[in-house]
Amino acid sequence: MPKNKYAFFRGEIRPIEEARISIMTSAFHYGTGVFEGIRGFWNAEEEELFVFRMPEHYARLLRSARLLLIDLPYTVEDLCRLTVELLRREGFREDVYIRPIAYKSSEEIGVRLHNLESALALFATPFKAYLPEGGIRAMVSSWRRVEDNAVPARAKITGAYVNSALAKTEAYLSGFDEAIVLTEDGHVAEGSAENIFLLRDGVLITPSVTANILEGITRDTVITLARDLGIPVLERPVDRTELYVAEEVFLCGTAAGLSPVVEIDHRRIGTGKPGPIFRQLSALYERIVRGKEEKYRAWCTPVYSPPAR
Ligand code: PY5
Repeated sequence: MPKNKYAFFRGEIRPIEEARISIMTSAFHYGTGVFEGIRGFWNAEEEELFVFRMPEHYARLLRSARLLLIDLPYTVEDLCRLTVELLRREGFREDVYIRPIAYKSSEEIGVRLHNLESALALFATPFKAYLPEGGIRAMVSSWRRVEDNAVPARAKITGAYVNSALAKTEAYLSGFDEAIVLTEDGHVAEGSAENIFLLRDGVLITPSVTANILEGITRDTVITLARDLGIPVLERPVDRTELYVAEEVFLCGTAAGLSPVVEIDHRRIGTGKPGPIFRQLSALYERIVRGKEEKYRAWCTPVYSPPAR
């Protein structure tokens, strides 16, 4: 039983039971959908639910949609308004995960992007930790990341998540918590569902946007916070073995938050404990997402008491 009661489906907020698609749906067969993962964080003192960087997520959804020729009759503002309306209807008083998905909805045979109808669906559901807390053990996957000229990782395409699922399950079945995936040319791309950062000589390093990564919003948040704290940040190609000799490594994503990696391919990272730069960034991030840092409050959309515009 889902803990949410509603979904936006076929142009309306309806009971979740009514939000069903046919087995003939094009996107179900060919992975021709694009989606987002957005989180809402409950602030108990203010009795408020804050949605983190919602316009940025919807801007990315519309960019992903453009890549797959999915036409949506909504602006970023429409999508934000719709999400707030759905969350208010649900009345959540806990952390939630918001999942919009836009997809080729025609019920007919034929692999293509053109001359098919598109649809948008949206639901939100209570959410707890995605990765184990306190430090994760990772392996470099034997699978390689999807290439931009095959399946662009820059767009959050449902079909591309076969790549993530292969990597994640290989890691899990091999006794690890998460996979780190390399590009075809052997450089570090990202985790199965997270971007990656490493610290070397006090410089925070992350693969550039041309390394077949999803251009993560948490990645952007981390870069912004690091620079605000005076920590130098470099976006550049990263070798596999740089991970082994880094002082710190961490993953970041909407679902995962900031998650320290303490072991990779049986090598201890740094001291084998979450490092000081990770702890500094993570502590700040945890406060920011709940609207507790005035300076970054603009990133948080309050659900129950939006300020008059
Ligand atoms: N890379 C991949 C492949 C991802 O799937 C994600 C997010 C990220 C990076 C991080 O991006 P962002 O910071 O914008 O979230 N993954 C989704 C998430 O909600 C789906 C996880 C199942 O975190």
